[in-house]
Amino acid sequence: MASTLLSRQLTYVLQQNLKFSLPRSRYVSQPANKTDVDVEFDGPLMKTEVPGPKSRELMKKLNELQNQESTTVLWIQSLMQARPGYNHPALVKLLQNPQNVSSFINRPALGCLPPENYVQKLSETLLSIAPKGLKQVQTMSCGSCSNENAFKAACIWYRNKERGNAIHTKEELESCMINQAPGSPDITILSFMGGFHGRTFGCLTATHSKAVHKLDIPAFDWPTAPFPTLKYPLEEFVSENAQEEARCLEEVEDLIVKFRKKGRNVAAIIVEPIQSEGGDNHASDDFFQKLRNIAKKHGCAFLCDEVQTGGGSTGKFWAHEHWGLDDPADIVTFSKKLLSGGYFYKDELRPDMPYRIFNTWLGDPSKNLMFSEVLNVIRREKLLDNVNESGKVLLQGLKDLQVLYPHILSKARGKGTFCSIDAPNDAIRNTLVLKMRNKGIVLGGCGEKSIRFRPALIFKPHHAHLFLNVFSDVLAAHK
Ligand code: PSZ
Repeated sequence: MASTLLSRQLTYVLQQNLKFSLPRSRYVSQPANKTDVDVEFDGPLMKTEVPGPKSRELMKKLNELQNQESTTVLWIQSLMQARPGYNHPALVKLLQNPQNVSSFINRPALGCLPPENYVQKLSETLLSIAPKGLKQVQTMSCGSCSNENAFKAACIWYRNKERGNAIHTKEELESCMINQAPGSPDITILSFMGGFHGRTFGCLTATHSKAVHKLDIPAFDWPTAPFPTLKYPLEEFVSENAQEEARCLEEVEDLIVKFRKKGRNVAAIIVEPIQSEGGDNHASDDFFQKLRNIAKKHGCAFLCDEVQTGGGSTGKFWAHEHWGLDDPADIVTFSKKLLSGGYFYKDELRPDMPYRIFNTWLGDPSKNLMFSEVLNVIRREKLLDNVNESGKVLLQGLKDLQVLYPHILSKARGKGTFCSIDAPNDAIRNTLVLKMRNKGIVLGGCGEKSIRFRPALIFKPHHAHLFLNVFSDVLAAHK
């Protein structure tokens, strides 16, 4: 208690000496004024710590049926994490419309029996937000499934290129059945240390964020390049960071050449615009432009994994739009905020035969229907502008808190509301996340010691202040 008081006093003294301190503020942030009265609340109201007794009981029962030790809480009440916010009235209305009922009851296998309105629905939804230069779309269910099939599309494209688009030989058709070359070719996919692309068997080779994901699972021997370890704030370390990026790009090219010499050509490079699970690691637009050019120079497909960054939270619908590429990525994968998964791709990467990229559901039109309404909300409520505005408040607030608590916080960084900050170690990070949860705010951890912010697109500047005030209290009380 005494130390809490002391740190509060210290905070106060510090604040008086800092020019950015705002009038009427608890610490660094403004009072959180309400704006949207119909669906607004004053802030989280917590009756127990989290998980509470009811959640604990339910978690115990669930854990008897399957390993559920990853569960943090059973969602009895809505929290602010879903994209246009939980229970958005527009989505409730969509579900209550009798005309939509059959989309939810009758799930078609899209590869064989797509619904009559599917072309129209795809045009209104996914194709309306297709990244520049990509006119084809393949729907899937989850992020891993999207990456798995993107890898396959890239391999099919690469081998067709190698054989000069000639027809597959009998030898190829026979050898693939026993997992041997030439039918199962020894081509590879280059990924980055710290990257996360999913936990399924193929994706896992390209995932390098935590050992627990990979332990005991066989992996392909594919090239892994270092991802730049940059210094923050990025604008203060431009030349030092550029050197680090150049080192990594050189390594990418070396690996491509080394693998080619071994007869193991790199068919594709996969990268996240911000390494998310790996710790919210950023790189410059210049890095990604050069990486794209390296892929092109060596004939590799350039795959951009926007499963986590796509959907608006970086302030643009696609995070890779920030790079200003002349030649677009060859494939862009998505899931999460787009409700179901899939990937956009260039015409050249279209498979040459049916059933080469295929599964039972290939996505879900009911998710697509909901996504059409999510897009309407994003457009109508100008949520990308909102993300940019709130992101500025959030990042500035984090930077201010970092000045006040330099022994606890460092490396405040982000684009839009896709922000993060580092704690000194994982124990302190986890304690802060836990304390915030008990105050009703769900944060996440990523990388070794980062706290990440992934608010819904409706997160407004006053929510950012609300959050910053609570975070500030937790930091002040942290011993
Ligand atoms: O622990 C996990 O399995 C987690 S926690 C967050 C994710 C997975 N993100 C999923 C993800 C991603 O962030 C990127 C960049 N690529 C692929 C994936 C895989 O998506 P899902 O989980 O839908 O298969």
